[in-house]
Amino acid sequence: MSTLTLHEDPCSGNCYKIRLTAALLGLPIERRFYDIMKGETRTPEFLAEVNANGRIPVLQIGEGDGARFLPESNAACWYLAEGSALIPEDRLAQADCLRWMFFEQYSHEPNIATLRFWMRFVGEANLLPEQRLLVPHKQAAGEAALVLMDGHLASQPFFGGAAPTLADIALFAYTHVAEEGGFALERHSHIRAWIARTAALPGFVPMD
Ligand SMILES: N[C@@H](CCC(=O)N[C@@H](CS)C(=O)NCC(=O)O)C(=O)O
Repeated sequence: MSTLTLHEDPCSGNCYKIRLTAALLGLPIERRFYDIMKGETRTPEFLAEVNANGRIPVLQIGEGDGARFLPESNAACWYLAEGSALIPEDRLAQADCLRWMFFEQYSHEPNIATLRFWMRFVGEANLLPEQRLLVPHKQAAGEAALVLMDGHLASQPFFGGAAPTLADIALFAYTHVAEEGGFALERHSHIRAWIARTAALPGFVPMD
């Protein structure tokens, strides 16, 4: 595989997903750091050269004139894991893996990751009035996502069944730090057991 470079901010769970996928697969990956709190992904250079959408993570494949830039965490994880055991071969199992990755982006990350960002990095006292208004909805929607996950994990060790897949990596990134956003994981014993199982996988690396 060509040289891999992750454009990232270490505080981001979306970036961590890609680093964790690479680590579990034994793929070396270089890291290039940005501070999103300082707007470093919104500079004209970043928008022109790395991601016109102004966000990290971006997986850079190759170097120099031939370099390709792939934004969106779950797309980048898929690129790395194609052909590995982290993506099931069976057609329905593969679509089910995508189901959980879409769930993560629509029902989980916008609530749990956003509240973590607001509470831990922005600070509750500094929230804009329109953000403050959204907090109760995000708390309820994030908790609903955790309840759904806990119910699913009651009967199987990983989201796709007996073995870990990208669905677990996508959901692990912000679930294991959900308490930083004010969510109580003590209520979700199956999630806690799954977090411990995922953290024990060979090659696992923790979030910075
Ligand atoms: N759906 C995208 C979300 C990317 C995203 O929201 N990135 C945040 C950090 S986690 C960011 O770059 N924020 C800085 C900004 O918007 O200026 C993904 O999964 O990669």
